[in-house]
Amino acid sequence: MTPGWLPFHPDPSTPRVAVPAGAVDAHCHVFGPGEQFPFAPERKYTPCDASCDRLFALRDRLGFARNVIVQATCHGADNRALVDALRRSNGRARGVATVKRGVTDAELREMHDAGVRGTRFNFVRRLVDFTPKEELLEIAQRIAPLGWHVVVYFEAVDLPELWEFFTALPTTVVVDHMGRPDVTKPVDGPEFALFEKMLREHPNIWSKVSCPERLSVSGPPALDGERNPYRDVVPFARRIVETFPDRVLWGTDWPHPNLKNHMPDDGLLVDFIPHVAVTSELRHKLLVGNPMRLYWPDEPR
Ligand code: 0GY
Repeated sequence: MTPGWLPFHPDPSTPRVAVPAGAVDAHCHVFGPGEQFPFAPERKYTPCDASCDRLFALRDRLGFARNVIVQATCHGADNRALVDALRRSNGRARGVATVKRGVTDAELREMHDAGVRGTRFNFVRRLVDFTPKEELLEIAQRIAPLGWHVVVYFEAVDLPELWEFFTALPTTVVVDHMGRPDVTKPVDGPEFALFEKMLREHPNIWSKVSCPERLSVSGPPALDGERNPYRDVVPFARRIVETFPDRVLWGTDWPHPNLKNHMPDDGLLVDFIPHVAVTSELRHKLLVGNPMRLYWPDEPR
């Protein structure tokens, strides 16, 4: 593991809040184990090993039914750990892979059969080297006929430059972590307004209201038993949940790669949910209805 970085929480607390039956953790990862599934040579960080067995144990402990496992940059476009986890999930996980332009139709079909339903384009400069947009557009056109969507990860300051590309994509587009807003700026300010405008004007664009622990400046509460964490992120996530209730997803982001100062307690992250989805109807859409529609469209919800 990269020195100075923290491993995942060894013993997350039990959430106070019960999530609805059938809830989906729609953003989490598996890493390695490195000896079996080596990390990518071009990676910008080396995470801790985080097996699917640990992920599925966390799922059960937090009261979730399913996972959406997202390929992270440390595995590059080698999706073997992801596909292995999907196959071991007994149909209780779907995946978002990273693919390169040279991917064959047979490889796409094999990933689809394992449960992959999307591809991820990462624009966060500290995580990846630049891939030309025409190459990404070509990939989007290849995966669209499979019914897959595109997941995008970027920083809020880069949205103006990426707007044209995102809004031209031919699939559903899911934005990670609300486009990483700077939560020290006002929720009604121009930066977040641009993100809201993109969702308002493009009904194919969805958002994950995940990762308060990455976005927060105020951080978790003091260890006094209070379970209202990451308060400075709440207005941003709540705004998106209430304005676009049918296009939001939530995930733990376990095992939380790249965190140096603070490792979240996953139980506390679950207790963040009712602060941003304040009615049971909103929570059901966020945790069950929306992810089921996107990832398990043929199953009842
Ligand atoms: C996340 C966030 C991060 C990392 C990655 O693909 C990745 O390596 O997404 C990050 O460092 O902000 O969603 O896991």
